Amino acid sequence: MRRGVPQPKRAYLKTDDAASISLGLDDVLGELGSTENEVWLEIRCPLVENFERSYLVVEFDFPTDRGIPYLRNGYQSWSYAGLARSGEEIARPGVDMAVMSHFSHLRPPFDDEVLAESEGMIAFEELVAFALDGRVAPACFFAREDALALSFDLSRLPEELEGRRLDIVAIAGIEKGGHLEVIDRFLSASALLKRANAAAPLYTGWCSWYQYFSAVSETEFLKNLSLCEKNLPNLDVFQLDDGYQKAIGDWTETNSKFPSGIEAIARRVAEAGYIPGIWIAPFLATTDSTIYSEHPDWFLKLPNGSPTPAMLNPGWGGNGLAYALDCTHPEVANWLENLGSQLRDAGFRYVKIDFCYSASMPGRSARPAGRAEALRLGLEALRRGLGDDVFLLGCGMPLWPAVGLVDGMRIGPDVAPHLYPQAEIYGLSGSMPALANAWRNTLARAFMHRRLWVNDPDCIMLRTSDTGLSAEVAERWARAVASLGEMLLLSDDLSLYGPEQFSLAGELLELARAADRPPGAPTPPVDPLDPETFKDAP
Ligand code: 9PG
Repeated sequence: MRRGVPQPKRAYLKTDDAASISLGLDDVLGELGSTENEVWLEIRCPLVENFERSYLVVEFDFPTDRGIPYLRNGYQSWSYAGLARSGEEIARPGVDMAVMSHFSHLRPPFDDEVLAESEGMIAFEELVAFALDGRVAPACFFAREDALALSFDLSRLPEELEGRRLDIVAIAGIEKGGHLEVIDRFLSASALLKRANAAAPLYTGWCSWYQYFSAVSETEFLKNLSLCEKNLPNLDVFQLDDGYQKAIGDWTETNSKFPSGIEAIARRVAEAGYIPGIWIAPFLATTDSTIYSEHPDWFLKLPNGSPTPAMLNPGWGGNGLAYALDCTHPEVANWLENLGSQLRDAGFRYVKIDFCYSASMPGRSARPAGRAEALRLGLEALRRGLGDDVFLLGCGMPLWPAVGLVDGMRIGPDVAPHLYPQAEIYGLSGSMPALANAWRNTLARAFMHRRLWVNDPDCIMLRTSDTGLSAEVAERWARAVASLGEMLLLSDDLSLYGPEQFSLAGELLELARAADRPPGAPTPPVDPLDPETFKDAP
């Protein structure tokens, strides 16, 4: 039964001290256009006050029952995306830093029970809603028994934004079965607004992470490079991941495992005929880095004035925490631009930028800028230094703000040489490194490929030793990725390959290239609301 276009019911400002301030609907909403089944609205920014945190909430007349299927889309690359049912618990981790890494909202902006929650967009069989723009403030949909609420985090917005456009929202009430076409249409509108790089090249490649992790060394890297040259000359990119750098934050200096430095790495890769690729986490720094010790004022700040931690990883050194850079700081923007041009000058033409949610963390900043805007300032600065022809792969990246600034986007949690998460973290089990998690996200977000960017489903692994995956599962995942026509990167020690693995790898590369969908192709057939879509995934 079609319910028609859901009407806006009320709008309010919710502040950190739990106060709720009613707003006139006409003050925050303007209709941009409508049809019988669909409405496009401008959302305007209400008064910008200096609350520690405040949310603008707009509620629509769309009651939700329990047990209704919907697409739950997580906040950033690694966050859970999948077919969910309303009423299922959406757990949040117990530590604020972990919540803020995977959710735009620390908690929902009201006390009523949340039946469904989805970031930037939500899709039921009878309703599709998108916050189309998302370049200023993060937006999240919360379905309740009595209404569908859309909430924007208004942190750090500049006063000039008062009364101006914050976002554009499109909502369609649809007949069952019509959601896929509407999702695709709204996605294309969003891509247009942010000038998506939907025609970026589809790359195949090799990546060091899922074999060597942080133990990668120059010797092993170069060994793989020459094996690849002999056996897989057809690959595009050869990418060094985490483990080469002197410290998190010091990206152009190497540690003792890489005595020759990054220029030599890029040169050797180029000589072998591949595009040199490198990993950085440009918005993070640990306490043992030069940038951290020389520029303590370059970080987002907690209310008590200390730097905002964005990641806990004792393996990275320092005090175990990595802190979030403040991209609104003009000197940080200069530093990022300079980092981009140094990597370009070193010869890299493919840069994987990781843990990017850090730039969007809440916290006090040098200048006012919404959380999404702050991330964009950082990405724009990096892009200025790198130039438009360097392929930029977003990872750990809030999705909507990055459109137009990245070429490729990781759309799921890390794969791993095991199927299920090895540790349970409350609220994050669907977002942890595990092949099953990557697989589910890849299917749930297949519709984004060549609309917003080129999808990166994360690596395939074809080795049959030194892995917890059976050869059958590893090959099934590899074929699933190749048949979607998305990025295809191997992550194996190639000395573990026999002729069989090399020939399978070669076959898959061709398959992926053949299956790639041209930008503007008809609505993709992978339906995130159809349980059949997920039937072959573990
Ligand atoms: C390098 C890796 C690889 C990988 C990235 C990212 O603790 N965590 O939740 C966590 C999540 C992801 C992650 C590492 C830790 O992996 O996705 O491809 O580049 O960083 O450190």
